Amino acid sequence: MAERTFVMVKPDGVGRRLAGEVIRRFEAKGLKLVGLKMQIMKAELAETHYAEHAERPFFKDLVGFITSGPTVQMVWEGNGAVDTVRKMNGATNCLDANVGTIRGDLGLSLQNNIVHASDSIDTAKREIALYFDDTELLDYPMPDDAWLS
Ligand code: 3AN
Repeated sequence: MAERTFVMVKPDGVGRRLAGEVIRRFEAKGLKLVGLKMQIMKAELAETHYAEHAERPFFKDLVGFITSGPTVQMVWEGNGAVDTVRKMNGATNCLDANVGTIRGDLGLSLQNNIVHASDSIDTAKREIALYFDDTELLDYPMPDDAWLS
């Protein structure tokens, strides 16, 4: 199976009506959308998602922010999907992110940085399983598959 990564549009991204723009960029790149849902996250799920940051001073704010409004969860598939999406998102702090990236083009904040994506293939597996059942992930051909491999 092709590489998959987990992507989430954060409450600021949804609130600023940028969910479509985020999806548009990954579609235009040639990645394939294989799972999609939205939810207002509960604190328990947010704490599990960000468990690696539990000891950081910004943890409480981070959980407060990510549970503050609707979020969109997605799984994207394609060649090198994990690294490709991280590059397209840009540096964590929007002020450091290169122009041409989602954060570099669309944001000005460190915490409110529009989008989350898995940072490795192992993280992607963990995060995908946190939000999606296998039955919610579609396995289907795209007419342009041959041009994108
Ligand atoms: P990334 O999302 O680029 O992988 P991480 O995993 O280092 O970044 O951080 C997770 C999230 O925590 C970031 N997306 C950002 O919203 C927030 N964050 C990271 N560092 C800080 C910080 N120093 N102060 C406030 N929020 C932060």
